[in-house]
Amino acid sequence: MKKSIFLFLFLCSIIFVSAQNKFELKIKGEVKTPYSITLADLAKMPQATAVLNDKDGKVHTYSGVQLSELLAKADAPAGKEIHGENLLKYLLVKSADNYEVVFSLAEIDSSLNDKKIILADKMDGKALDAKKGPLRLVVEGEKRPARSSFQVTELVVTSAKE
Ligand SMILES: Nc1nc2c(c(=O)[nH]1)N[C@H]1C(S)=C(S)[C@@H](COP(=O)(O)O)O[C@H]1N2
Ligand SMILES: [Mo]
Repeated sequence: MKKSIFLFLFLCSIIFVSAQNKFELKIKGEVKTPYSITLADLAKMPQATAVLNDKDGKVHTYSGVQLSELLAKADAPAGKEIHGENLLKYLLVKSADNYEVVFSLAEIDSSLNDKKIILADKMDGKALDAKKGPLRLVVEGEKRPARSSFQVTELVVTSAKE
C-alpha cells in the first residue's frame, strides 16, 4: 500500500516537472517579432522584483521579468513610437483558466509611466505553485490585485482602432 502511494506521488511529480519543461509563454499579435519562450529562457533574462499584497493583506515580493522587456523582445511599439495609432494598442493577457485582462501599451511603457509590471516566476524566492504559476503577472501599486493574473499563457498585442 505504502509503496503504491509512493509510486503515485513519484509519477505525479514527473508529470508536473515535464509539464513545466514543456511550457512556453507566447508573445504574439501586432508585434514585429512574435515568439515563444520557455521558463528556462525567461529565467536568463534580466530579473526585477515587485510587491503585491494578497487577499489576506500579507505582503509578498515577486521576482521575474519586466513586462516591457518581454514586449521589447517582440519589437512591440515602445518609447517615442507610443504616439498616434500606437496609443490605441493594448496588451491582452491570457491565462490558463481563461481569465483575461488588458493594459494599454502606453500604460506599460516606461517613457510614459512608472508603473511596475512584472511577469513573475517566483514569490518570496520560491517557484510559484501550480495554482498561481508557472507565471503570474504582478502589477504593483493597484488598490486590488484584479489585474495580477496568475497562470499566464499568452501576451497578445491588439489595436482598439475601429
Ligand atoms: N488567472 C487568474 N488570475 C487572477 C484571477 C483569476 O480568477 N484567474 N483573479 C484575480 C483577482 S480578482 C484577484 S483579487 C487576485 C487574487 O490573488 P491572490 O489570491 O494572490 O490574493 O488574483 C487575480 N488574478
Ligand atoms: Mo479580486
